Amino acid sequence: MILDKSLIEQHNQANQSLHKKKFEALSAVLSGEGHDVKTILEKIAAFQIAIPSWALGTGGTRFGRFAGGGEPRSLEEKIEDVGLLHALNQSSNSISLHIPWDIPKDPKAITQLAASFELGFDAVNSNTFQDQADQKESYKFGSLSHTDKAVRDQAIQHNIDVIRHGVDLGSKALTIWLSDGTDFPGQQNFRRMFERTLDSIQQIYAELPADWKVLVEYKPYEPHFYSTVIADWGTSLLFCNKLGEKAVGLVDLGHHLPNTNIEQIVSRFLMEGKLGGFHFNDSKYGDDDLTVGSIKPYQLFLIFNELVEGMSSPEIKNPELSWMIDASHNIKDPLEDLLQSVEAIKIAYAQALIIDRPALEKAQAENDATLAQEIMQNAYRTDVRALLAEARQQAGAALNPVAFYRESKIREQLVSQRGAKSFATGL
Ligand code: LRH
Ligand code: MN
Repeated sequence: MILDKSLIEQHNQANQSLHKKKFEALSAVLSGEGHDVKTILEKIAAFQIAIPSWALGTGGTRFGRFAGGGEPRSLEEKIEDVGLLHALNQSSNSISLHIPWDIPKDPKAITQLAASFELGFDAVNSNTFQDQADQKESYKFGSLSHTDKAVRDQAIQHNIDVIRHGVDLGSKALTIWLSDGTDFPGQQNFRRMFERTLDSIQQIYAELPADWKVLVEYKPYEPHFYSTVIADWGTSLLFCNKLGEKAVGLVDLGHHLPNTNIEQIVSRFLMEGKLGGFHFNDSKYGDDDLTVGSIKPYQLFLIFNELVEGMSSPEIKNPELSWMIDASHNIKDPLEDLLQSVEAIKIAYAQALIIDRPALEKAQAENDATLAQEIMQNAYRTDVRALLAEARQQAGAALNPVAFYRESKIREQLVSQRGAKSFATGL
């Protein structure tokens, strides 16, 4: 669906006076606190988040899936939907593909279509957690860690094929999330599983183009419920250090046991120069893949505090990061959910940018925990949404993307074009 840009101008006109009041009031406060609002706006505008190709339809659980209608039926329609998101927020300028859910049959045409929406391709994701219809070897008992070399070789070849697809699209990174693990004590030898997996990923690593990264994603459990080969950040870092400088860790916010201090994990990866990127989402219990910032917005702010502090520190030598969402929409409209997630990520980033860092470092040096919290929460309790809206408006996007999406009845238009039962590949 091609969006008529003049509709966005009309929307912004209609919302101008209230926005102007909010933005001017916030700018006055921030300038009063010594912040350079122009620079902050530039940083906010430059911050782009990749949209997962597998999260443009309705997600589900083993207990059910309730399709919302108007879902993209092909990679081309998925690119159109991401193009729509980017037109509304000028903050989602790339797609992260999952293979084989979204194989680019004609890469040239796909890159041209994406470029027509000002979109590129972030990391490509392999999939050795499902058996495809035409597959010779089963991944029931694992893939890159499997005891049978034939299964490992098949999984290695799949990852190499995924790299090839990525190269055709201009992607610069392969994400490996390995579901391999066990469900019962004694089922496998932990050390042997690790060694087989390392040997397999080393063979994949050898096929990476010079300017590529491999993002090693960890997850404590699901689909296996006793052990997972790459279960935690320490294991991901171990693999990255053994593989080489192209290997970096991928932090999926939902892949941590309850009450894990994720912001400290981010600080550790940054310190080692091994932070590769994020799969942003939110969760209450497990890998719930909920809207970013919908459950634990303060944790997201604390993570961005580590990122802003780390990335502005001369001590830290960390490669460019992949900022990606990984979500599943069981009840919300997928596009509204993604618009809210991008907004929540940029709110956390903007709040981290307005932390009074010299004062915080002084409070930390003097062990003044009370003052440190005052400084942190002054930033966190600052409503920065007018900054994001202004950055969007200056970039030609909508002041309020979700409101625009609804008042323009975009889902209704998609349903009339694609039908109420159209089905999107993915989770
Ligand atoms: C695993 C995961 C991984 C993807 C999948 C869609 O839970 O986070 O990043 O491959 O979701
Ligand atoms: Mn993920």
